[in-house]
Amino acid sequence: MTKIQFPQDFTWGAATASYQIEGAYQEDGRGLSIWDTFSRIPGKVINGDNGDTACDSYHRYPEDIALMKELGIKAYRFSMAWPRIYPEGTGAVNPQGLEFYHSFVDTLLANGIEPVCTLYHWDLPQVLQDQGGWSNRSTIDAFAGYCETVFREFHGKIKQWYTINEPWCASFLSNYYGEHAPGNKDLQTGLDVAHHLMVAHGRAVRKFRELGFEGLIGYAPNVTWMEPYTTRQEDVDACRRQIGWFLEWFMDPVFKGQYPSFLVEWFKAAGAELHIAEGDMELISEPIDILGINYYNGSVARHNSEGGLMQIETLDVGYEHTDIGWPIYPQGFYNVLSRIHELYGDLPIYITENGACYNDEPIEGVVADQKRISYIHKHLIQLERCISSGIPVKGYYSWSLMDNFEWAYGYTMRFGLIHVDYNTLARTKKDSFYWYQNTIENNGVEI
Ligand code: JSK
Repeated sequence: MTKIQFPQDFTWGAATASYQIEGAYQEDGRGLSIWDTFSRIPGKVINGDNGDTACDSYHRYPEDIALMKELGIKAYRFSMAWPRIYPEGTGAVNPQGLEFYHSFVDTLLANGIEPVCTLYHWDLPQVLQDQGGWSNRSTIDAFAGYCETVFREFHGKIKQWYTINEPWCASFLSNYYGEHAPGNKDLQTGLDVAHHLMVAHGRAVRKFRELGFEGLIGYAPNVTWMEPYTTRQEDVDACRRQIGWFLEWFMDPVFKGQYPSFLVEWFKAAGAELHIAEGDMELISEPIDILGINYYNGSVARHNSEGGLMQIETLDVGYEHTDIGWPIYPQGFYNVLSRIHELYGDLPIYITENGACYNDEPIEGVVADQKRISYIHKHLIQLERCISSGIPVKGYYSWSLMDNFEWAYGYTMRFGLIHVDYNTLARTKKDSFYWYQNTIENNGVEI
């Protein structure tokens, strides 16, 4: 068998997020988040699931970190819950919140695992949402204050930061489609939230630079790839729009200091305007050190004037699908990373999320999730192709370390290398855990 090796200093990791795993939603002074509210609105989350308990990682993190150590990951990407640090979003800091994350981070470090922190992974304090949330520019100031507190508190322990996770989901999925919290369904709101999230990103980067602490900072947009079904210009243009909605819309401002004009015009035609204040674009384009990229799927697609905002429809051309219904398209991983490198140059890239949903259950203590192994294997092969072609991919974080609350899907969709029994909270290492462990040990895969 041929083996493909990754670079010697390649970072193998795994990722989770606070609302999805912690639970303890009212413990030790935590304030409510928009997801505590949204998940209680009937019909928003399958089975009425919520993050009240989740994986109870707030209490079980020593066990989880022992599993990370056994897995052999070098780094663990987690997120801090803003409402644990600032229960009201601003104002009084919650010392118990700081204490929890100190204990957690110290335990990671004691086990030789680098803590990699996402500052915003969607759990906005509800008090801020009551004042308009990300639609209100004052939330940008609140975010900057939260980030400064966390930078001052954890510098020296945490040396890799991501400001905003998946700004497309936190803006358009949440405020245009209304499928995530807070559930608005208005394009102008989605556009304003997207812009404010990016300004907030810039404020956090600038504050990090001003403080002068050691470490690297970036953000983690999610991307997709759409292959035109035909060479017809309308199909090519539709795919460019859909890719650009995730990619250029959230990267051109950071790397070029401006929004992509072809989409500005498209949104204008749809009745939505950009509201940019003096200095916003300079803030957003504060240079970053690292770029996180989340990739799950892509598709073949074609123009359809009835196909929603981007006038596009994806086609089923026979690709396999995961249990959440997403097509499996490893080539799209290579294509989108190549496009990012072509457009934005040699900034170090970390794959901050990639993984597959398969809902295998334990049978006599074994979770035979061969399809997840196959998904990760195929995507790592494409990732190594990227590295060999000169794209500076420096690490890979498997989404997810463990099964967890998958937002509107509740607990019905499982992405973990570790199975979680939500009745007993027992953890069971899946076959993919052992496969990934072996991949890390060998720093490569067989093909
Ligand atoms: C998984 C992307 C962060 C971590 C994981 C969901 C996602 C998504 C989910 C796009 C999307 C829906 C696109 C099409 C549908 C609107 C999480 N990542 N994850 N990553 N990306 N409906 N149309 N009518 O749980 O927390 O929708 O639009």
